[in-house]
Amino acid sequence: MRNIFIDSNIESKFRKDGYVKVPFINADEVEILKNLFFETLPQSGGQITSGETGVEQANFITYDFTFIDKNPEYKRLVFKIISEYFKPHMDKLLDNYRPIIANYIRKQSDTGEVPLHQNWAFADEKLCSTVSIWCPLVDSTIENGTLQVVPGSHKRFGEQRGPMIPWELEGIKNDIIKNHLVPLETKAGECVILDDSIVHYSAINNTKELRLAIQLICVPNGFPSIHYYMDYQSNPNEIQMIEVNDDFYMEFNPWKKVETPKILKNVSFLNKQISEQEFIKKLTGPTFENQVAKDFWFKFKQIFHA
Ligand SMILES: O=C(O)CCC(=O)C(=O)O
Ligand SMILES: [Fe+2]
Repeated sequence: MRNIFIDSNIESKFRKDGYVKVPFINADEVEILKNLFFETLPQSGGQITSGETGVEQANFITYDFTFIDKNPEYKRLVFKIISEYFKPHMDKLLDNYRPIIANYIRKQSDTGEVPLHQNWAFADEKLCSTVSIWCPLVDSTIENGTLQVVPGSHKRFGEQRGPMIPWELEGIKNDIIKNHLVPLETKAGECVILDDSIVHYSAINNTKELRLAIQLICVPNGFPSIHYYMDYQSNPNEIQMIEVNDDFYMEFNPWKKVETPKILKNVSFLNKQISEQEFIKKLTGPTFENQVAKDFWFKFKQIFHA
């Protein structure tokens, strides 16, 4: 398995829990990045609305992230700003990763719930791990809707994740929110590094002040970035793993049909839902990576009657 972190203690904690909280940027950088958010905001093209996605199933959008902005130039600018400030800190923590998507996440008073989800898959998670560096620019608390995670839920659910793919935890979302989340109160400038496959959520901001945060999604160098795509109308039983270049995410709106896909593989898809009991059991079961080893030994034993 490829290393994620430079420090082996952080690595083992992350592999066990699916996240770590560590100091990240300094107070000056927090201020600069906050100011740059407001300075560049006039260039935003506005958020895409569910009505504009062209997809009937698109849910009402309750959150405010740069990636669904309608102006690709604004997305490029935000990416440039955030990567520039984060890169030296990222390089001290992560073992040879590159950023692919940057978001300012704006949570105004009384709004901004981020529904329970796993981030999409951005590389083959059987072979490596992609991470999000989540860094609040104001102290992030339970009251203002901090990030909440299900510890140990990484690499165990929804292996192929993308905007058009039904989610196996959809039916038990409310149970997970009620019973399994841990809120991560985080100071401005600290960060939580998440495995993109961890199950997470954040509630509305119940304070009068803005809760502003940054997310930088990073993939390991040496691995292509991918996008899982399903054309529900033509074949709801198949998912395509498509190789994309890093610029894809700038032009891309998550619901858009992929025009000339470079298909790496087709994966058959069983649209199943899991129960809360199964969810609990799987939390302590094998990860996708360990599953590969298990399948290998199973085949080996079958062939050699070992
Ligand atoms: O900022 C939040 O509350 C949610 C962040 C999130 O979903 C992410 O960074 O993946
Ligand atoms: Fe997320």
